[in-house]
Amino acid sequence: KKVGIIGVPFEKGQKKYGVSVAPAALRYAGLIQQLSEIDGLDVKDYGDIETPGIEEVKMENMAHLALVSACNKKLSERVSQVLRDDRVVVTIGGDHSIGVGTVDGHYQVNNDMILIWVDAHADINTNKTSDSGSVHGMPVALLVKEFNNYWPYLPTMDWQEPLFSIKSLGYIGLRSVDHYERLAIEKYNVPTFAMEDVEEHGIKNSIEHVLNKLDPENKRPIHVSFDIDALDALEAPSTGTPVRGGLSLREAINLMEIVYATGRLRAVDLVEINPALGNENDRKQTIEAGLCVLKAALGFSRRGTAPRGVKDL
Ligand code: DIR
Ligand code: MN
Ligand code: MN
Ligand code: MN
Repeated sequence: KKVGIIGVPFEKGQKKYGVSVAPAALRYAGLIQQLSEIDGLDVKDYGDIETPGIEEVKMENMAHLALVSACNKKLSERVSQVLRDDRVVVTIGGDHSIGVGTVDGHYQVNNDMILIWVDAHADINTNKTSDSGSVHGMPVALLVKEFNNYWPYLPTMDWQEPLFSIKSLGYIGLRSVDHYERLAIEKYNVPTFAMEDVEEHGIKNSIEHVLNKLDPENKRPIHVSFDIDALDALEAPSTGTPVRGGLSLREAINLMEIVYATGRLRAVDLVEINPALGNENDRKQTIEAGLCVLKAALGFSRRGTAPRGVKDL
């Protein structure tokens, strides 16, 4: 099993300082080493995506479009490269606007991929429906082809052709959904297990139901885009838009273990960890939670693993 790590120290998709420090904070906390300790996992670090010196363009209710675009263009190319190197790609954000680049890059290589968006938010606003004007609330709307006509022409975004279909998208963990986002989910019948559905069915049935709905034949490559604010604010306090009443870390680990067990997980994003928010303990707890989620996605077993090739004590 081989995995490639990409860091994206990018925070212009939202307004708070600090999300861009997360790749460094996770590396410092032992990301590469902890993943390398997973039985049989070969880890390669592809470094960080940097996008300095980009000239801004003005776009109605959409902040820093040119920067977001430039970062995602580079990221998309890097994601495709890692997948072509036959590695599962793990992208560490950064805010969730980088989901444009990870999904675009994945789609280039596997156009039959399905996307599981694990988040408190649906991130499917356009610049017409967004209250914040922040692109981290818009990546899904930028990616899906069914939304093409809802957008004006977006300067600097010509490189990105929205080809991915909303029919290949599912949501888990939602509990802060804007009105037009909800309308979109209903119009396109997006398989969605919001928190009350997770309450009703449990996390195992929830993820299994979404996977089965999107891919009844169990053959398509899977991309999980995990926003740390999917976790309850008490489990992951250091994030820009925390929402109470979310997934427990145990539920998130369980979800990732189930996705890993399919053998078809090809890409994971971990976004919106902001080490600049909260106190020392908040920061430590949030980073640890992120590491636990990633390890579960990459085959770490909570049961433990006996030494390889050894038959007796
Ligand atoms: C809100 C919040 N729906 C927006 N989105 C966030 O800005 O569009 N996404 N925080 O992670
Ligand atoms: Mn998000
Ligand atoms: Mn979110
Ligand atoms: Mn926002």
